[in-house]
Amino acid sequence: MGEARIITTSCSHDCGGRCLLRVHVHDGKIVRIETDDGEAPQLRACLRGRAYRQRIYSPDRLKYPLKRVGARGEGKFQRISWDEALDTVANELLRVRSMYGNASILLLAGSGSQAVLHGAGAVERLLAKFGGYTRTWGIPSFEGALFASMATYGTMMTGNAREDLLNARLIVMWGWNPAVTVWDTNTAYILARAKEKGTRIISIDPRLIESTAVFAAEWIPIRPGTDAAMLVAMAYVIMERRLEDRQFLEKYTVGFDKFRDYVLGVEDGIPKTPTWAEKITGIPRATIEKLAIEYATSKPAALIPGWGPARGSRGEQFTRAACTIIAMTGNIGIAGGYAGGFMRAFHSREMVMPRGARNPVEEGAPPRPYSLYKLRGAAKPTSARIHSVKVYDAILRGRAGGYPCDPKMAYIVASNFLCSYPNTNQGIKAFQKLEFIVVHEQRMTPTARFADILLPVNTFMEREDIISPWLGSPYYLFMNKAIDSLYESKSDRDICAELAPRLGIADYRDGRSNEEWLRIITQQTGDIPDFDSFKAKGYVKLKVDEPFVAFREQIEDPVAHPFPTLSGKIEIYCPHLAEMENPLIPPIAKYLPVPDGFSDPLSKKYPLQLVTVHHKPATHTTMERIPWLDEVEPRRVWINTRDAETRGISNGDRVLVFNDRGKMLMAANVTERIMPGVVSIGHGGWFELDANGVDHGGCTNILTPSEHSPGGAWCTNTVLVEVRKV
Ligand SMILES: Nc1nc2c(c(=O)[nH]1)N[C@H]1C(S)=C(S)[C@@H](COP(=O)(O)OP(=O)(O)OC[C@H]3O[C@@H](n4cnc5c(=O)[nH]c(N)nc54)[C@H](O)[C@@H]3O)O[C@H]1N2
Ligand SMILES: Nc1nc2c(c(=O)[nH]1)N[C@H]1C(S)=C(S)[C@@H](COP(=O)(O)OP(=O)(O)OC[C@H]3O[C@@H](n4cnc5c(=O)[nH]c(N)nc54)[C@H](O)[C@@H]3O)O[C@H]1N2
Ligand SMILES: [Mo]
Repeated sequence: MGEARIITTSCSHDCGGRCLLRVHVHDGKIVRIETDDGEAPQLRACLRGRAYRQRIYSPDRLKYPLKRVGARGEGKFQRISWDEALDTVANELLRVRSMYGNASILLLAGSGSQAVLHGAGAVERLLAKFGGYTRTWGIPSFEGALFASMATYGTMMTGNAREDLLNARLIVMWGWNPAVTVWDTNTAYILARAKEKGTRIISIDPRLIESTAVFAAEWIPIRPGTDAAMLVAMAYVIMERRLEDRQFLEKYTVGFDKFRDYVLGVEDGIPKTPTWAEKITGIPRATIEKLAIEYATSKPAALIPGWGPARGSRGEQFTRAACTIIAMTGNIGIAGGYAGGFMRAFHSREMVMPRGARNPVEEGAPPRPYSLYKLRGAAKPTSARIHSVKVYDAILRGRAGGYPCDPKMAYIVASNFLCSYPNTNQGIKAFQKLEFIVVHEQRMTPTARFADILLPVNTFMEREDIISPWLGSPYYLFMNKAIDSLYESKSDRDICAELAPRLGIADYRDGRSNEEWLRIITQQTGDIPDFDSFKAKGYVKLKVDEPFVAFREQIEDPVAHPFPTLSGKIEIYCPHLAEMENPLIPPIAKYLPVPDGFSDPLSKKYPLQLVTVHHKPATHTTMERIPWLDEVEPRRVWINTRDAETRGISNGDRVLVFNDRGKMLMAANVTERIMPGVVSIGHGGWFELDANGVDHGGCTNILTPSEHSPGGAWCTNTVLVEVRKV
């Protein structure tokens, strides 16, 4: 075969990791992908990165610009030239702007590419220079956890570095599955070392997940959406036994007395005892007591509240309640502890393009209601944005429905929006109402099929970029170009640069080449001495003396280093929330029963709680239909043996999963790995609706509600369904 060149790069999809890929290229074609075998810590890629060759050369890669010729969504297209495609997009942008104003241009920007130069950011810059656009708020991943983190700690930087888990005496993985979801490269490796060391690890999850099977000594199954009740009852036990760290509470927190009144029942007459919580959570009261005592007496202990339980109705309460008992036990700012909250932990800096033009549509817009706008670190809470789960409703109802604009066109980039955002059937209806849809994509996804103009984009293997870790581990990766762009595909950035003059924008690149930008951003980190050797080697691994511990300074020297909250302390009671006077986001953490939850009367009709989880061989919808990955774990609905029996379902049977929002057909995985009353499906399938509107593609969002909590949490883990054998 002759010699292959080996190029180093990294995936840039939103997959939880950032790993080193060693790509073997022969005659301009990728023949093999390996991973890091060099100096420690090795940044080893998972199955998805190693299978990437099949994605690059997949038969559904978009080759040429396309224009729609059939009905919208039908998938009938005609090949056109780049000139025609770009002229059409530019003319539509100009037409919509002059007829309706910039706010009616809706940018639906996804997480498909998270490198610095390429991806959705390229379009953001273009539309900002074009006079602005309407964007969304409400990040699917973590909006609930982020809100709680800001309310409690005033920051998102609340995580300790992974290596610090080796200092914990107890690790509680609460709705957290890093063996599958990665959560920064090497998290599973550190957990394996903790286990080897003899650290006790407990997992609380409705499912017996891979992380539980491999690392945990104990699995506590819990009814979805009831975690706050469990945490509040644990607080009860801790107080009852006087195990709380009073000195810590006194010195570093505000409002513990108000929380105590709620827990003891002074506020509402209901003491939040383990017996109270047993009925809600499905967990025996003795288990709740035991865990409370163990957590409170095993300092330093790392309780890790995952984003999954917070991705539900009132999900903010889960993270708030977790932070509260973490504070009660003084596990903040110390090695081996863990503050919870959002859980970013920076050793490396986040590498991003310096801010370009601001979005004029948002300038001067007042903050939206229920936002933590008084906090300096709060992500732009402007009322000019639409919550991401309300996009369809906004398209259908516009200003008349209370939204900030009447959307007329959608600019979709790096998102398989119809598959990944809740309530797909509503989305299909809404997309018919738009006057124009342009999509930048790599493959013919179900969303791409709704484009009027569809522009083919190259993959990260076909361009040059840089990327930092998902949550801040100590390294940076250089993404070298492995092969030329396939067919006629181009990068998002090149597409935007070619659109710019057609829109009267002269300086899209701000006078600098891609490489010049990469040099500037590399230098801005302050960590990378030499760009050229960074590029040649493909990575910089930082030497760290001690693992990062969030809030160490606040705890060691609170006078010089207040918490970045309004009070300067940890806000168990948050006055900023109190001012909002919204019982759904109370100033202290509370358990709140929810619509579509287990106690909703709707559960008579739809008795099973569905959780839609992140799937091992998937990265959302990005890694679908890749034969090697499909083999690993086909998407099936997990159902407990008992629930299957009462419905006459055997393992492998085709079943209908349904509620009032939609129906899907799927094979059943009958298993003891999920608790009774709960079913789960891996998120990420591409929908395929038959003539009766039944999905055969495994797209969970056919079933999920387009609702959110006032704090912004998505509700994709708060879903009631029924399952029937077909
Ligand atoms: N393989 C893979 N990895 C990924 C991704 C992917 O698509 N595939 N996506 C990446 C991205 S963008 C993100 S944001 C992260 C997401 O990471 P997470 O949000 O942590 O992942 P999930 O699998 O959604 O949820 C974690 C666990 O929470 C449990 N859970 C759900 N509801 C509840 C509840 O009410 N209570 C409790 N106790 N547990 C509950 C689920 O059973 C699941 O095991 O993953 C990243 N990593
Ligand atoms: N039911 C349910 N739904 C969920 C979740 C859940 O847990 N349950 N999780 C949510 C979470 S955490 C997230 S982050 C979202 C993710 O939602 P999205 O951000 O929409 O992610 P994907 O569906 O993977 O779509 C990304 C698309 O970008 C394309 N792409 C990749 N690279 C590039 C590029 O360089 N340029 C362009 N133009 N396109 C590119 C890919 O081909 C892919 O089609 O999904 C959310 N949806
Ligand atoms: Mo995410």
